[in-house]
Amino acid sequence: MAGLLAPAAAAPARLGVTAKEFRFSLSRTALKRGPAVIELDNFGEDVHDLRLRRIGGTRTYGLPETRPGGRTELDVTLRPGIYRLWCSIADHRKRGMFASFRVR
Ligand SMILES: [Cu+2]
Repeated sequence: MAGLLAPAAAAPARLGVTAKEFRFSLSRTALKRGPAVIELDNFGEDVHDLRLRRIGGTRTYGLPETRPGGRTELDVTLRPGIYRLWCSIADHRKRGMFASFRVR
């Protein structure tokens, strides 16, 4: 494309996840396949983390324990399908800290 700047690589999709006791809120429920940044913001009063796995997948991704008011991020490459996410701390998952999103 003479005369034009080369297009920058597409910015990764971002998925914002906020944690409170005891639920997650997602900034969106569908993403495109490819590189993405998962961002966990802990707006609660307890420590939370995030586990992430595609249904049928073999790998579980993890964001570390995140303190109240803290933020952590994870770079991932998303494949088409449905991903489940949950908090792995204590019984938080049973108490409602789980969610899912779709990758197209
Ligand atoms: Cu939790």
